[in-house]
Parts: sequence; structure tokens; C-alpha cells
Amino acid sequence: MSDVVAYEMDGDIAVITIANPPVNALGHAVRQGLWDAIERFDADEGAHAAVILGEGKLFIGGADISEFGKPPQDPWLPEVVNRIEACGKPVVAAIQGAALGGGLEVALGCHYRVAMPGAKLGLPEVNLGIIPGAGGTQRTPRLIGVAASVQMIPAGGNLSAEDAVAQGLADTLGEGSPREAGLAYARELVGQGAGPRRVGALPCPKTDEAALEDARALWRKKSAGEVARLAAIDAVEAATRLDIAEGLDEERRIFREMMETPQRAGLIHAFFIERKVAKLPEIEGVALREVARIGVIGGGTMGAGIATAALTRGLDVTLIERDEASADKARATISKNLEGAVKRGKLSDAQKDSILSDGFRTATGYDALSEADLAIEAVFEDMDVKKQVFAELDRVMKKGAILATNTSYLDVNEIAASISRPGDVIGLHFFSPAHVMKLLEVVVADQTANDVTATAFALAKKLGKVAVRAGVCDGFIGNRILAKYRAAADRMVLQGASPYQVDRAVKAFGWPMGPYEMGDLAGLDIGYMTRKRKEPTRDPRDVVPTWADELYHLGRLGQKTGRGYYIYEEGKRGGQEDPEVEELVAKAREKQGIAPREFTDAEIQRRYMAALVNEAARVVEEGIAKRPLDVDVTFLYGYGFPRWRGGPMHWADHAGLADLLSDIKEYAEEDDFFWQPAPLLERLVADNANFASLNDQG
Ligand code: 3H9
Repeated sequence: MSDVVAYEMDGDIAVITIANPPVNALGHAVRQGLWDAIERFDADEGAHAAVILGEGKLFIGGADISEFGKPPQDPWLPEVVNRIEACGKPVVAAIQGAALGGGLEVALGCHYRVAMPGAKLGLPEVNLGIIPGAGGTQRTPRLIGVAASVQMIPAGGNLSAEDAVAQGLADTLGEGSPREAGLAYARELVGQGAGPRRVGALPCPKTDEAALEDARALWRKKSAGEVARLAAIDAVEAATRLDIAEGLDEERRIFREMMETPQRAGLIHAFFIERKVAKLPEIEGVALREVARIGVIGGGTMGAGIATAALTRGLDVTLIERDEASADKARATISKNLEGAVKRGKLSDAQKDSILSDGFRTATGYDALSEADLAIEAVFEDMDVKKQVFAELDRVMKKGAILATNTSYLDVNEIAASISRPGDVIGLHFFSPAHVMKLLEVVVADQTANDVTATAFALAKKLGKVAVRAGVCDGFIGNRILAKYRAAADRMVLQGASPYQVDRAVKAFGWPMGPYEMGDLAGLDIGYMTRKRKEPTRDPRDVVPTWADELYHLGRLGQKTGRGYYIYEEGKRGGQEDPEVEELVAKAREKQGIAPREFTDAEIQRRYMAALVNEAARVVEEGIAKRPLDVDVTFLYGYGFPRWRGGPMHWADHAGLADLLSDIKEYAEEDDFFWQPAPLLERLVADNANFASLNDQG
């Protein structure tokens, strides 16, 4: 009947199967196919009940997201769901794997639901900046009540098959294959003479003011700035006072409103780029090297974090330290990290113990790595030290092993060139704490073999990380760009903004932290060391935040010393602003003869983002990031950039590249050393193009 929806009879039961790989998304052909199948079933006198199935590992993954933003084509999903519900004979959904978004809405249009063990039933729409738009906000509370609905829907969450049955979202757990389970249930219903049981015909759910208010308070706090989560609560509330037809209209109105928001565009961009980021021509179809046993050199915060990440994902880890005492300390840090995973419910106590006794060992000599498939060093950031480590690895490691460095800025080409097998060398730049942060920059050096890069991407997946390919330069993608917008912030402070205003403005944009809070968290010694390192090559026109050097000399290193830009009190969250910092800044201005001026928050945000985007354009042009989307993913996963803005490059396209360029040119009138427009940005503006247009190149 249709290429993607099949209709066949099994005795007196119609079996309607959706086959639209990979996730049976409800694109136009599927909607039409479902519509036709239900019409046929309704008219088919020999069919007494129908079962809807999804072929493959899941029932239905939702509406086809790639159709969003394009002109809608009839029949719309809400019409299809209503048509199923209106059917005169029982329709059963047999759900395996997942029924998500529109997929669950189709199941809720069915009269009965059988869920296979392990299946997830959820409404993740808010994660894409929209709300369920085919009845999810109206039918769900009719089945599980308002309180449970506002726990699930604004969180974009789901229920396990077992919980769904317990709460009434599904009727029964199935046995055997989904087809067998669906048919058995349908036959049982036919045997009982059961008719259609329409969720839409159930009475309005009772309102629950407290649950609604709690949900609103939670999401206002947890995702400030995001609109869809709160809108989803409004839609659920509508179900408590409107009949189904009016409720569906209200849901539709809110859904359409959400579709028009830039947040929807940003979140859907994020969805697609996080899948696209690992698709690189150089690694496509390349056979992988085996990585089961890894070595970690250095058991400080970083090394211990990397070891923890590997251990929790089932890898065997040997950690090298210089002496027994340091090795014991590293073991204790890893044990504490694993303890945290136990507390968060990610590991059981027994798993933790067996990981530490069977999967982990420390050693003080490199020979212990002779059987390792991959070694990653996380020792002191000094080229000579790194080269010594690599010389040892070159000596002991087996042929075909991968030699990785976790350096955050050193030249990986130079490290590679210092040993006999440069093709096996790669940078794996983890972010701290390495067992928590999702980003992994895979730094591909000039001679890195493609199968080493491919294996690094596969390893990242195994570790639950999001890998981004980066080229070699000081700071790679993320830290190189960070240095620029940090510098833009320091310039604004020197000109008159207070560090606290900068932090506030940046947070109001959606960043989780401002640059000065961030400095306090990382430790102000880090910034100081970086400035020292760059001193010999610094251009005299560059601005140095002398007040930050003074804070360092005063021993105010941030959170770890209780004082940095902010004053931290034991047991209190966040820090207090410190008038002494303002005085240090005021002195620096005075010394340079700068009369402070006012900044609006909007100007702060604009300059901060302009500096970011301008440097990012250089990073893309130089091939350090292959595509703008690599920058976006780096910032979403490594720097807490607000996901609903899609990423800085997506934001820039949305803000308008011509306007950004004109701002940069205006800033250059006062400081043409710092504000030099990136050639790529100028070219895109001249061609009336955008960053998105570069995302499809390899
Ligand atoms: C919705 O339903 C709105 C309705 O309420 C109202 C409408 C009126 N559409 O993630 P994977 C692609 S909103 C199009 O790697 P997994 C994905 O891009 C929707 N494409 O697989 C990838 O493509 P490629 C609510 C989709 O097994 C491939 O499928 N639903 C869709 O790790 C494999 O994806 C959601 O938000 C889609 N809906 O995970 C669910 N879904 O191979 C979104 C996936 O070219 N999807 N693709 O890279 C997911 O969460 C996961 O994909 C899922 C499978 C859990 C289903």
C-alpha cells in the first residue's frame, strides 16, 4: 500500500507496520500511510482490531525533525492521531525500544498500549524548543494526572515501560516480539468484545495548583531564558479546564508559537550538529585499532579524571606515577571519583570495588605499559617534560599502539616529531574534571594516521564524550577562542565596566558563568601562568590585566584560597563582590590615563560575542576547526554555551554577520590592534552567505 506503512491481515487482526529507518520518524509519507491504513481498517469488515507496529529497534522516534521550518504537508500529525482515535474498532499500539514525541502521541491516539520491557515512553519536544503538538499535553494528563505530567513533559523526560504501566500511560507489559505481544493483546480484546477506549473522551484531569506552581518555579530557575518548558506547563494546565477539542486547539496555538522562536531553530541545530560532528570524510569506513587497555601517565586531577572516565566505561587502566606515594594519592583520587559515581547511582558499590581491584593498577615504571593499546599522558605542561614521556612511551609500547597527549596548548606536531612513530601520535584534550565534562578535542597532527583519528573518535563514544576534531595551534579550538573573548572582557574592564557587571551581563546572555567567576573557579594562577608564557611574544599594543597579576601576587587565587575576584565564605554558594578588586582596577585605569566610561549590558554581550565569533572565523579559515559546527559543538559541550542559542556560530548567523562585522569595524576605530575583522567573516558578508553554508564541507 505504501512504501513505509504496510497493511496486512493476521487472521481477523489488521497489522499496520511502519518501516521508515532509522527511527520510523513521522514524515509526510508515514503520516499519509498511517491515515490510509486506518481508513482501510475502518472499512474492512473482516478486521476486528488493528495493531500498529514500528519495524526495527524502536516504535517511533517522533515527528520528522528535518521537516520543521518547511511548509507543512497534509495530513498533519494531530489529524492522523485524531483519526486513529476516532476509529470505530480497537487499535492497539505495540511499543518496543522507544515511543518518543509524536511517536508517543500516535500511541496515545490508539485505544490500547502494550509496552515491551526496556521501552521508553516520553515526550522530549521541549529539548527541541517546542511542545508536544499532536495531543501529548492533553492526553497524557488524562491518563497519568497533572502532577506526573508536569514532572515529565517540561523535563523532556520519559517513563520506562514498567513505570508507564504502573502510572497508566500504557496498559500492559508485552511478552515475546512486539508483533506477538500486540496480536495477543488485540485477540484478547476481541475475545472480550472490547470496543475503542478513547483517551480524548476521558474527563479533564483534576487541576493541581501546587504541582503546576512547583514545576514553574523549578524550570524558571533551572533553565532561565528558555521558553518551551514553561509553555509546556501552560499547555498541560489547559487540559484541566478545556475539553479535548479546545485543549488540542490551545496546544496547537502554543506549538505554533514555539515553532517560530529562534530557540527552536537553535535547539534543532544543536540536535543535528552533535550527530554530524563525528562525520568526517577522513575517518569514514576506516578500520579501527583495538583499544581495551589504556595507560595514563600522571595521576593529578586530569590524569585521575581520565582514568576514572575509562574505568567507568569498562576499560582496563594502568596509571604511571613517579613514586609510590604519588601513585597512592592518584588511587585515592580515582576511588573518590568512583565513590561520586556510586552516590549518583551510576555504579554499584560492588562494581566500584571490582573496577579498583581487577581493572586498575598503578606502576612507577613505563615498562608496565608494554601491552597497553593506548597511552595518554597528563603530566606537567612543559615541552621538555612531554618529550621525555613520549621517548619512554616510544621505547616500551607495542607496535600499533596509540600515543596520546592531553596537552591543552603545546604543539602536538613537535611532540610527534620527537619520536620514531609520529603517525601514532594524537592529542586527546579532555576538559576538567575529565570524568564529568563531555567535550573531547581530538587534536590531529600533521602526520597522525587516519585510523588513529578514527579510533580516537570511537574511544570518545565509548567514554560517553562528544569528540570534536581540532587542528594544531595554541589552545586548539576552544581555549584559543576563549583567550580572545576573555581579552575582550579585560579590555571592557579597563575601559570602565566592573568585572561583576561583565559577569552579570554574560550570564544574562545565557552563559552559566562570567569570565571572572570562571577564573576564580579554574584558579587565577592558571591565567597568570598563561600570561607569563605569552610574555616573550606579546605585542606591545596588547592589553595586560595588571590587576589580575596583582591578585595573583596577593595570593588571591580564586575559590581555592577563598578569595579571587570574589570573596568566598565556607558553606555559602557563590561569592561576594569585592570592593578591593574594583580599587585595583581603578588604579590600573589611572596608571594608563584611562577615564572610565559606562557600558550597557547589551554592549558587553555584543563585544564579548563579537570577539568570540571573529576568532572562531579565523579558526575555521585556518582549518583548526573543519566546519563552523565544530566550533558550536565545542562551546556547547566544553564551555556551557546556552544550547537554546544553538552554538556561537549559529547565534552569529542569527544575529546577522553584516551587523557583527560592522560592530567589529566600529570597535576597531578605537583599537585596531585587537579588533581586526577575520577575512572569512568579511568574505561571508561580501557574498551574503553565512556560517551554516560552510557546515557541509569536509
Ligand atoms: C515531535 O515529535 C513533535 C510532535 O510532538 C508534534 C508534531 C506536530 N526526525 O540519535 P541517533 C535521525 S518532535 C528526523 O544517532 P540513536 C538522526 O538525525 C520529535 N531524524 O540514533 C540520525 O541521523 P543520521 C520528538 C531523526 O539510536 C539518525 O536518525 N522526538 C529523528 O542513538 C539516528 O539517530 C525526539 O526528539 C527525528 N525525530 O537514538 C527524538 N530522530 O544517521 C529525537 C533521529 O543522518 N531522537 N533522527 O545522523 C532521538 O532522541 C534519538 O534519535 C533516538 C535514537 C533516541 C530516537
